[in-house]
Amino acid sequence: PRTTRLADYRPFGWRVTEVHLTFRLAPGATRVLSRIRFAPLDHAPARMTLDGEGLTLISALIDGAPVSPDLTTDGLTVDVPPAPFLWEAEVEIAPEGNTALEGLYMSGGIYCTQCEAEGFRRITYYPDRPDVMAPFTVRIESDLPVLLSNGNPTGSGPGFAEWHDPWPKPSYLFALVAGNLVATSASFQTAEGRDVELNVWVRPGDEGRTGYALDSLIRSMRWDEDRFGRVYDLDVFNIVAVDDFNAGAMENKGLNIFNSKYVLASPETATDRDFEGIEAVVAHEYFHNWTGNRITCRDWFQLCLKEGLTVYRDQEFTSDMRSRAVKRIEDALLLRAAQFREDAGPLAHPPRPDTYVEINNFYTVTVYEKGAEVVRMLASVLGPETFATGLELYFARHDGHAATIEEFFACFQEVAGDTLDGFARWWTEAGTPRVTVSRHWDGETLTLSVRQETLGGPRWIPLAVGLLGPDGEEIAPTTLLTLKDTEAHWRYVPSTATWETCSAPNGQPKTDGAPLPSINRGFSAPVLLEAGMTDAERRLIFGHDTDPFNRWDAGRQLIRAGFIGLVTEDREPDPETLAAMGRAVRDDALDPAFRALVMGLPSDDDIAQTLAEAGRTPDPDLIETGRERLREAIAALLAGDLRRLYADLAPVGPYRPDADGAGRRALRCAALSCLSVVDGPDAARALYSQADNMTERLAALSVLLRLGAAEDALADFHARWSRTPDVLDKWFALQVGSVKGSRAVETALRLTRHPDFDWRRPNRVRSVLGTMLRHHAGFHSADGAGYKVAADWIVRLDPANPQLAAGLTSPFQTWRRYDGDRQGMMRDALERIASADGLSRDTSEMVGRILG
Ligand code: B3K
Ligand code: ZN
Repeated sequence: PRTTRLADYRPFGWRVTEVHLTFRLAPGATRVLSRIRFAPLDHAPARMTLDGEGLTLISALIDGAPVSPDLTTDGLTVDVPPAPFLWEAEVEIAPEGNTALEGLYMSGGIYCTQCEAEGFRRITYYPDRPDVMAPFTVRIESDLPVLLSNGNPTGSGPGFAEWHDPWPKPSYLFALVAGNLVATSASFQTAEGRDVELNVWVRPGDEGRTGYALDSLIRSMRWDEDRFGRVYDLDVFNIVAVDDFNAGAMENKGLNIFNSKYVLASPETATDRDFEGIEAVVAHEYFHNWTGNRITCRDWFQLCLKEGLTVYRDQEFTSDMRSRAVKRIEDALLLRAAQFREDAGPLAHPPRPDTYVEINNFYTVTVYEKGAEVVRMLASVLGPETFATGLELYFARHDGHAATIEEFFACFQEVAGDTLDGFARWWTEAGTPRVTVSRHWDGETLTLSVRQETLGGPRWIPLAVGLLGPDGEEIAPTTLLTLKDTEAHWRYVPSTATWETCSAPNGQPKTDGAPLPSINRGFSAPVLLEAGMTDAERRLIFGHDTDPFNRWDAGRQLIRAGFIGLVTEDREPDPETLAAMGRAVRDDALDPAFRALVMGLPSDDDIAQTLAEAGRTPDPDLIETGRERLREAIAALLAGDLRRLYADLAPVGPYRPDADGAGRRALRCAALSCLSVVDGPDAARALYSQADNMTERLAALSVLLRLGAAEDALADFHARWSRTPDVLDKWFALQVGSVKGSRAVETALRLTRHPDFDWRRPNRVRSVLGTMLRHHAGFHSADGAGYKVAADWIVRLDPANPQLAAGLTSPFQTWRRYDGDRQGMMRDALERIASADGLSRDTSEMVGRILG
């Protein structure tokens, strides 16, 4: 397979000034008629190449005269005149047989599309690249009741509908939906006075579960006006939910298509986490209307230009809607768990990569979440006003264009009037910087010496720093110290409450009365920090810091150290650590959501990664047992507090999916789960049958599964929800996720034979196999069964749905962490996948990179 390189970028030779598409829909044989006007640019060659895959060409005309293009496996080439011309083509495609879910396909009788990144070429011949932008006019011919495309509706009648999208867009934002759907609607008046019709379209029967998505959309639209001055620009905004979707959702202009898991919600069917996810994904896709659609990417290497910026925007939205502190901790958890791991292994790449084989393999945590961190750091080094001015300039200058990271960054350099060069490496270099901070106290002055170890030269690293006194009181407020070179020294000047740069400190350091720095507050830089803290210092920060992130993080470090001690030395966790945890969990002055996060233990994978970084070989079974013992120790110590919490946090009114209610439930469920270790299944049984919401019901079921007491509840759950696919997915996932060790593999295997398992549905496959792959002790069970089941299914799924199969390979990325036996079995599994006949570009690139 061919490698695509950023360095080889060349603009297309023509402008596309107009696109007219007519769809004659039929499941097995859909006709697509295109009329496209091309205008040559100065460098246009005499032959034009168009992308096309899996198309049957029926006819092709240039300026009305039949032509015979040369067909290739990935498109066609044709002689064209040196002046503007009209290209007309008719092709046939078969949406019914499209199991890859890319291009035009069918989901439960609904026609829908997914064109990002390169799916439009499966619909018709076209320059399928994001830097070719054009207005689209679409006519859909079908007897189905609802026919949708991008832009505004311009006409409809029996058997047809027409749409016009006036905003020039790249082909990846094209969308079409046709089916028997019902809408929940609202009207929104923009800040510019435009009335916009909002619709959330779902299958009949699901319309009672659309309210939260619609409300999230309205709040997103208002928020983007208020916070970023971004106003919506069409008369309608449609969201459609489909059950079969490779990704979470897609930001097609004016017609977002969603995985139904990110639309459908009611208290009985969705958990608090689902509600938060729906709010965030609806916002994310809506925010793309400006960051992605009005301004798009010049080429796919620039993917993080739209994704990093849009994730940053949706994170800010969630922070404003819910708790900023809790959101920051959740984002840091994800970044450290998934992105740091990616950056530390064979799949490492910069947020802006410079080569790829299959671009769909680069919709990664590095492009998305690290991309967002880079934007966040840019905002913090520039300060809110300069950042806002730079972003305004970006919107004004690049509206209607396909931009690059350099063009984005130039807007901020310009308004800052300064060179920020060392900052840009965050986009172009892979790897997580390691930052070491050492302290020097001479009895009067505290000096911090900060060093970075970074691939590809020093980057700007913004560290938010505060100081605590001996009793934990804040003696210096948060200040941003930005490390721009390999090393720098700062000293704190109490009289002015400022930090100044200085030379390396000398003299004998003292310890008495030294203030304690709280470094990287709010996770201001996504780095691995080594600050040389003692456990007593961590406890001081955990108990007192004004910065909630560092409070939580100090607690996390303490508990991780306890976990590691159990696993490697069979050492009982430090009672002082558990006592400190208990104080935080009891502290009613703290947000319950925060206390629930404090109770969360590091994942098995986190412990494995920590051990690997320390040069040790992780043993998945010992890690799993260590977790059990840690949980027992916590339960034994805190049982009384947890029983009180469980009772005190009982619901007071009807379920509401807001942050407060979610936080109370999170803490209550964490208490239940921990308590069950000493109290057994009774409370969980009672909660399962009494709960009026899915959050508590699922938490109870998970406890019952862990205790091996779930038989009745499982049957009851299945009976209630067997006809609701998004809820049944939870039933599948929970069974695999809540059992120990190799039983996770056995359970997954058994569930793949369940009559309700359907390997054509990505959500179902991810519920069963995705959960097994993320089950650390299960996937890595010593007999290799996890690797074998994974490889069998990846090979089986790949011909039908390459994106789904390729996505399932990623848990193998850590294979070099483990012992020789496991490494050998993982290598065998990967090599078996690699040698499968006709393996897709997607999966073969992933396996090749993982094997290295
Ligand atoms: N842009 C889409 C992702 C498309 C996935 C392509 N394999 C969703 C999003 O980030 O908003
Ligand atoms: Zn996105």
